[in-house]
Amino acid sequence: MHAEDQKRRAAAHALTYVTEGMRLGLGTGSTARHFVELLSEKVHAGLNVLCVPTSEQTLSQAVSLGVPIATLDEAGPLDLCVDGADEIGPGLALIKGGGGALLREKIVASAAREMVVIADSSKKVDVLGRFPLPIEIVDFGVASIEQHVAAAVRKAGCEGAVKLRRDGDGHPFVTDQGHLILDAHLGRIPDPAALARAVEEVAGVVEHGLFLGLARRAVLAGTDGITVLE
Ligand code: ABF
Repeated sequence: MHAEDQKRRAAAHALTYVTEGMRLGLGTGSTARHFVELLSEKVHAGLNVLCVPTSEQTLSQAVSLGVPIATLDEAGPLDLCVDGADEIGPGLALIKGGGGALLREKIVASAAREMVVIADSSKKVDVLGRFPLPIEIVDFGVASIEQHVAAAVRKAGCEGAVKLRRDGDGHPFVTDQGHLILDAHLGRIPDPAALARAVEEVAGVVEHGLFLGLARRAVLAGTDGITVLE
């Protein structure tokens, strides 16, 4: 089965967790996009939900499909957040932020009673780190922050390059919150919690893409059907 079909199946499964009146966090990325599309069909069939998008991209999609939207401050605590991931490791530790939306994604996931990750089964890994870890930083003293992040990464027992993310035109990639992103190409992250702590200590780091202890379930779709990790 094509990866796109698997993403859609995972999204469809997550839709079974959605009930009338829920306040939902809507993730970002191609898998979350399927979820929003399928959710909009339910909304048009009469389902009443209120949704908080995790990016401008998801906001426009939701608005264009007629999905009821609110800010997080308007919605208050959420019942459920459904989002994709770049890697899903042991204990449902995640790397997220390949799409650059990690800050809002983490705020929205933290505001939800439950976070469900949806993905095709290729995202499951034994050790996190093959996917570069996104680290959102302020746009002041970027070279200095980059050096300190590189030192923090080494302190946490990881090796690899830390690079400023650029867009297709070679300009620094700017997030929805007006920040920049460093991608840490580490290969493997032996101790995600230690790395998270080390990176958080660097002045100028706003957030990182390690989501630890946030996901309650991961719905993985593969050639052999759906697997739910809890
Ligand atoms: C977001 O979308 C991210 O945090 C992650 O970077 C990405 C996953 O995208 P996709 O579903 O397209 O693989 O959830």
